[in-house]
Amino acid sequence: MRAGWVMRRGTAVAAVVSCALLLPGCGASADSGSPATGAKAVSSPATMAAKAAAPPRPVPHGKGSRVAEDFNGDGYRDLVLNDLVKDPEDRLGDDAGIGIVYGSEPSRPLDPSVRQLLTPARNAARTEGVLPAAFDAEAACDLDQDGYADLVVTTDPPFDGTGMPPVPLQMLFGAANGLTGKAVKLRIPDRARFGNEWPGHPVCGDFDGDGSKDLAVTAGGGRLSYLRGPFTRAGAPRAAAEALAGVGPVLVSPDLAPDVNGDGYDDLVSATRPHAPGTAGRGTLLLGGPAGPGRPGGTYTFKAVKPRPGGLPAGEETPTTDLLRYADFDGDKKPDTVARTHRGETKDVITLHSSAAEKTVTFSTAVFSTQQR
Ligand SMILES: [Ca+2]
Ligand SMILES: [Ca+2]
Ligand SMILES: [Ca+2]
Ligand SMILES: [Ca+2]
Repeated sequence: MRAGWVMRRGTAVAAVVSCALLLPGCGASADSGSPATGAKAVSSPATMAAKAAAPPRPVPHGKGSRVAEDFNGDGYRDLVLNDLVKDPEDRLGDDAGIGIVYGSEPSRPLDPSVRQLLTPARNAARTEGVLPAAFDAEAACDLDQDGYADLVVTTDPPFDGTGMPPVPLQMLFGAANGLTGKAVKLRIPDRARFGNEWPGHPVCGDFDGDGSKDLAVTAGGGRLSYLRGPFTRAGAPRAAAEALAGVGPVLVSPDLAPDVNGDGYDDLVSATRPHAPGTAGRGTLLLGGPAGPGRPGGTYTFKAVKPRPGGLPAGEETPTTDLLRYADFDGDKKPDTVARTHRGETKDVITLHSSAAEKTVTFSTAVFSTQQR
């Protein structure tokens, strides 16, 4: 999919590069406020924001839909948040998890009071008895074709460095009550793998146009694993042939419509480096077709989308604004922008600007920090 959560790691090399994105306090983007500042705070802004937020409400039960990224099947697109603020006293702690904020009627396209926190302890599958520490959303689509979108996450399973690493990708299945339960590991048959690299950069799409969503995942040596859907609840694709050459090392979903040339087959983009949503960039279009993806379709250009910064109380540091999603949340078929403005790792505001009637929804990911852990 096209969001910030696509450009996470997937290979060992990328894991190092994206340190600042993934690991608490490991990059230059970490909160530069001194520990003393955090210790002095009696009631942190995160805590106050959480208290100010409406109390959590149950996820409305849907009946299944064909709307993209609709995990509870109620017809409204939901939002995935990989980056959640931490309490100041927990800045060096574990990954805060993945936040899901559920969509709502067009007058208020996201409802932060309807939310779920996904954590490795609650939601990840174990590898050799070990729960992953990393747990990052990478893509979402209805992989088992039941009308509820499913989430593909990447993890950090144990690996001794010899031979083919384990598949780090796991799938969480949507249901009427949203994303609950344990993930299953994605199964990639050995014949669809290549070399000894970590499979990564999953992209959803119906690449062969048969009506079920497939996954493309990077393999080693400039190849991709094309996994045909639908997938079983045990994480296995319906079919997978040998890895296809001539791609990567990064795969990205095209902006907005997955079928770039409108021929009924979803397409994907092969790139030389991770693509941050909303930034300009170039890659090579890989066209879908009856035999799946891979046919070169020329240069693909990602267009820049500049989100409006959300308001944060004044502070020492200049806030950063990142585009999270550029997609239709209010159902008018025009893309809306969802951005995260943050200062360090402890203060943020998520802002959805709806294309219809200039509707805006704002909240802090601090809503996840005090009420659901
Ligand atoms: Ca929904
Ligand atoms: Ca599903
Ligand atoms: Ca398909
Ligand atoms: Ca196409």
